Amino acid sequence: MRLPATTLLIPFLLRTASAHGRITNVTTPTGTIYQGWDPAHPQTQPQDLIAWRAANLGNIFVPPSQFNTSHITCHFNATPGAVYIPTVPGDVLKVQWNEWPASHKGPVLTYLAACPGSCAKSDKETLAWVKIDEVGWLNSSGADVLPLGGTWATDVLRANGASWMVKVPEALEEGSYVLRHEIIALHVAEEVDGAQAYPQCMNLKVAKGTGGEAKKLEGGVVGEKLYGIRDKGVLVNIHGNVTEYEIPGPKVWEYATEFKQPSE
Ligand SMILES: [Cu+2]
Repeated sequence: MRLPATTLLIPFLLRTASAHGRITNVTTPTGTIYQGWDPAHPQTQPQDLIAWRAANLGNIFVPPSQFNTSHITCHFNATPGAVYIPTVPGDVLKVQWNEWPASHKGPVLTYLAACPGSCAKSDKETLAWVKIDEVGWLNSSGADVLPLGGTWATDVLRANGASWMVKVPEALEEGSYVLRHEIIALHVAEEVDGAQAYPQCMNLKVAKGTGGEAKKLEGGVVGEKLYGIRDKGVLVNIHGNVTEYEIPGPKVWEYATEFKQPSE
């Protein structure tokens, strides 16, 4: 599809979008709601959060020039949550974002890392991340209406009220894990260092499953090895006739459970 010359202006216009998003809470299958970290009220937050704290997450993003630092792990200057969500393999957790702007199209990714002991005392520098879910570009529906680029995972998230369902893999071995949920916005990713990562972390404790053989979570990579500044899915122009997209990061864990979002 040919695009009008005005397309060239769009990245500039989108750059001015100010509202971003953060995870406000997580709901378990039994309806228990766990609060996220609210950077606007650091003094009045409860101490016993499942969420990792980080500097002003939601209003700022981690740029590709920081992808080789531990800031990409759980956002800037992150520190572990004190408690955890008790889960069992196969549980579907509803991760609720407060909002997500339409212009900020891109993939939604979820990882797990096993904690050697309590995740409250885990070291973000050594956590080894295994991807358990990824959705990137879906189709060219809406490719001719602003902000162009077709339908992305972020459009699915928005269609579901800014929420994402995360399935704890059915084969996952019991243990303590950090869950890393992330959106990467690509609206200015055609420029080097233009992509915007919004990672957020929370602690899980996974009980022994009742299904088949439990699998150890292996083959993970540390945060600073997840992405490169010039990865195909990081340095990419989405303001045109997108026909494919290579989601950045490692491949999805072979024992992860396939799961479709409600409107995907
Ligand atoms: Cu923005």
